[in-house]
Amino acid sequence: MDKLQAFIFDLDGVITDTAEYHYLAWKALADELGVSFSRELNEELKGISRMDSLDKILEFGQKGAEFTTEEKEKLAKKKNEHYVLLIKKISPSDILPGIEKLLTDIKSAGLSLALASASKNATMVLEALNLKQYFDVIVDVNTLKKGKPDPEIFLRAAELLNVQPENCIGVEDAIAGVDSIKDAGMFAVAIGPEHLFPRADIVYQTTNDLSYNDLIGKFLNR
Ligand code: B16
Ligand code: MG
Repeated sequence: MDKLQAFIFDLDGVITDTAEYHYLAWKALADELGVSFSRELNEELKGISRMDSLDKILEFGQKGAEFTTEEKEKLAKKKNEHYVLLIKKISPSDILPGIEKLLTDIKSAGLSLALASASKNATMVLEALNLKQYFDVIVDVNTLKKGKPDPEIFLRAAELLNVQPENCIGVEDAIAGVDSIKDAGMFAVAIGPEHLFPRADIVYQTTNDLSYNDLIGKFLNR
């Protein structure tokens, strides 16, 4: 049936901006390892899992072959401990503009809501933002085989909500995330510069431009 049933949100970069904290924690680790790491490279890590991010950083620093899997797990753990300390500062004032209004409008319309974040810290961040109560489902990334851009995370969200993928709107800020939504057969909303998202059904420059009525209109006229 062709009707809207659910919204499935990414977290980092859509609901709150944790990219800077990921950057600072990766930067400290990269400095320690003597590999260069820039904000530009950090952009490429958006939506990418922790271990895949570490692999990219090591490859970029030409140190990809220098560490065993066990050593890499220790490095990723160290980055995460630093990241968790940094995100202790997160509070409801860090919710990106327009997001809480949209979540309220979605729930008032009786639609379902899920979180499809690649972050293992997602529940903690939602709690710190005081937004957890809006979500019917938070996908547990530990139960997934593949990360974004694979569609598994968005398909799992739809399955847990018991809705059809074609009746879902996915909201993302990463190219890998938009690929994941589209390959799941869903309607994709991207946040960011238009030229980055040729596969998105709608692109909004910032979360402040999101509007429930506009989104519904565009979904129904697709
Ligand atoms: P963690 P999202 C992603 O979250 C981030 O964009 C990405 O930079 C990060 O590496 C990934 O989560 C894993 O995060 O280390 O906390 O498990 O954008 O999918 O909400
Ligand atoms: Mg994101």
